[in-house]
Amino acid sequence: MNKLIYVLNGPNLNRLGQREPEIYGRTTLAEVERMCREAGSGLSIEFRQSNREYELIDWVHEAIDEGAAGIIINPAAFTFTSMAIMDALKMFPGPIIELHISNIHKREPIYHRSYVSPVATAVIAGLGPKGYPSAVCAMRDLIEG
Ligand code: CA2
Repeated sequence: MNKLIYVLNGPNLNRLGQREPEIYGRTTLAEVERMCREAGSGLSIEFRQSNREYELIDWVHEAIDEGAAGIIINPAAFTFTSMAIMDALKMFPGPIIELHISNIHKREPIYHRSYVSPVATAVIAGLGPKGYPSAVCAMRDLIEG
């Protein structure tokens, strides 16, 4: 059976490709999903986006209950605010990749302190939308050895 991974996206990322293209590029989230599915052939991918913190938390719980092999998460602004997402991720037994389209460390100091990084297996930031398929390939290595 195909291994299951979750790719979770936080607030405002449904608008990807529509604003600040100099930072985030012109690729839409639907295109990002296609890139993930291409890179993840042979994996089952649950690709989700929400503007609601509780929904992201519920999806982490769902990933645990479904026995998912890994989680890739771009928590967007919740990266810098959400102890609740951090606590949910702490309960996940498999690898977690925190992903950011932009290099958050090159930006203003408010973007430097992530609540997610301390519970992540790896962090990818600054590769643009192509960071997503890279994360899927990296996740495949992590879960398939
Ligand atoms: O670089 C990333 O992927 C971010 O996680 C994106 C977040 C931002 O708060 C993080 O600092 C870095 C969300 C950006 C706002 O959403 C946008 C949606 C569409 C186009 C541009 C921005």
